Amino acid sequence: MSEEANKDEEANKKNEGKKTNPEHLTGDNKRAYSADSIQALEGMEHVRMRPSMYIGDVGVRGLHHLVYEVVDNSIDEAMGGHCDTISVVINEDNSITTKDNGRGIPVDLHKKEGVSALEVVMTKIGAGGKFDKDSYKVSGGLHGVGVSVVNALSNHLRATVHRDGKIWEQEYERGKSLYPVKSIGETDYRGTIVTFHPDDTIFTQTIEYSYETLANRMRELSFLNKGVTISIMDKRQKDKDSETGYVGETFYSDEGLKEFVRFLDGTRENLIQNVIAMEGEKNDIPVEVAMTYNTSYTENLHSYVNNINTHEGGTHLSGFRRGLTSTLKKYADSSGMLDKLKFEIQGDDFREGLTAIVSVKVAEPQFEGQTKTKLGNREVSSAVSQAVSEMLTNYLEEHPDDAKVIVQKVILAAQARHAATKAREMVQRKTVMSIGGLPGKLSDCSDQDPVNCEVFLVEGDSAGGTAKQGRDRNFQAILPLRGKILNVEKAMPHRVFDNEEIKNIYTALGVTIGTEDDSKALNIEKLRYHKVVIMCDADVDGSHIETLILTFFFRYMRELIEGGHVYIATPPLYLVKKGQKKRYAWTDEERDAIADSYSGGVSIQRYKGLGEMNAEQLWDTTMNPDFRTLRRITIDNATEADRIFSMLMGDEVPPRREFIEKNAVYANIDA
Ligand code: 0RA
Repeated sequence: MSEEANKDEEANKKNEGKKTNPEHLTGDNKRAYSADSIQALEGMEHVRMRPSMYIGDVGVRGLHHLVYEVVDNSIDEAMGGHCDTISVVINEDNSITTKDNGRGIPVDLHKKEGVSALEVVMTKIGAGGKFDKDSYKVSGGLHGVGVSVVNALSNHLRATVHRDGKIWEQEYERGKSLYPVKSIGETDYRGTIVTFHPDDTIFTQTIEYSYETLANRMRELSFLNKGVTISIMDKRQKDKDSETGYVGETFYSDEGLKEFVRFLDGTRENLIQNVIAMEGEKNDIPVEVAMTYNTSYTENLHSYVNNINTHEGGTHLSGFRRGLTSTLKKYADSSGMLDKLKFEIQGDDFREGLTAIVSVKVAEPQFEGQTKTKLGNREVSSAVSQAVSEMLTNYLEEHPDDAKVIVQKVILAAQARHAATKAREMVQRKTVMSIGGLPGKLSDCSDQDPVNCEVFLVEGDSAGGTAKQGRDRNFQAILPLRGKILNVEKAMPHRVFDNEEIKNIYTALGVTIGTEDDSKALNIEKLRYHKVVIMCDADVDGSHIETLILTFFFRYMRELIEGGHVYIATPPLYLVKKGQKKRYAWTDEERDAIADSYSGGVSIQRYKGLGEMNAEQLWDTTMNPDFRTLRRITIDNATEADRIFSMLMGDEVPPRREFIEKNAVYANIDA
């Protein structure tokens, strides 16, 4: 927390009890109002000048971040027990309205600033607005920068507060208040309503909100904050069947993380029927944990600090792992089930098929790591580890049948790992050799600096050949992959490391696997290409192969995706020709528009695969950095991504069909 925020806390304490109606500000107060608002504006101007410093970026992510920022404040009210209902509406013009039944932002005079506290909260950077000690404010992450940041980055914002029987309102443009806070009526309601429209001179890429992205976050928040009703509605999309007439959902979770785990494992087969859960406080740190085992081979661990997904893990996650390993090990040892085992069980053997969520609340979290999503606070580790040990010890004692099944699974995992060690060592040995160690199928580039280099993973040998001719061999390498690569979602890890195509990917990329305490940990320090581009046909088969490769990256090389190294190439779908004139089209609409602009008599070629393009065409449309479009793969929401991959690549067919029907970009093309 900054010093300035502390000063505000002091000022507010002195101010307690003295409720001054901001409408009555006169004389000196008015002067103070203008003087201080200039200072406030400097901070606000800084936000507009360097928005990324406050919200990460000004792309799609930053745009959505604005909503999370406001909703976080409402969640804070809920965590303090002051609020149980939050709603988010995407309006037709992509403005957002959030509403909560919390205490309402205070509107009385803020002594130090000489204006209404509401105006301070909305226009002063770092004021944060929360003056009470017991709220978990986030200091290092991207959340918790304050609603004033949202205000600064909106071309219009209206704050409406229902408090003490009155309705108060103030509007702003680009963070500047248009008038002092005024009372506009009476009310029995209590709470805060904020409507903001993101400034399109800041968010130049797009101001279009994604319903799915926001809905996923609201669902996540409802699991993380049980008992709070969170609804979302999209006024841009009508839905005859819904009560409101618009697309929308209401999320409410009675059991919190327990339900979250069940939701995550919805498309997997349970190993044990129960979700093991605990909730409590250890050394003043609130800890919540829920876990279960399924029959898959993947570890599915998610962690949160103050409702923020800590993608890079940290002390709470290592505490969980430690607690889990020691408790299960102790139980397995005393049960005698390990007697015949000739080798040691390792940490990750205990986590195959594990789905778990760890959520902690930390008063002053230290965030570290590349994306500032790794918790650094040392004291949290033992708090979580103790909590997990207690919870699990009790559970295993009370459920001996489950305990047996879990230990059996662990033993199987250990045996499979043992068997895989050889395969993995082969991969390792190959990567160590720099010459001759590279896969024979790889056509490498000449530049040695990974930052400049790209590798195209190309479906099929023939397209691989075209790409090899078409590329710029200075910085572009080609690795052809034979047909469908292994579905890693269904394969045991040692099969994965045994697979030819996958071994080629490891060696070509120069990444290695396995450290002391985690045999699957990835080392990407020696990554040979900073862009890894998946290039597949633009048809159903191609998109399936794309998904298989992405599943592999997601499960086995997630750091590569998180580092922003994984891309998808977008080959065109059509070539529209008339005489000498020709243009490529990536969508049906583009194709029609080009055909129209050529005013009839055109020939249209539909590219069914990369193989139908010659080397020059492939370079022009898909590989030349000056013209191509690469889609970078990001993981906005790891829990959602996990569910989607387990569903797409897992055993259950109905949910997969539903998803594919909803998202079938290619369906009508091939029909
Ligand atoms: C400052 C102080 C208090 C509450 C809030 C801000 C607050 C902010 C937002 C933003 C959206 N909804 C919100 N609800 C509350 C404490 C209020 C008190 O002490 O009465």
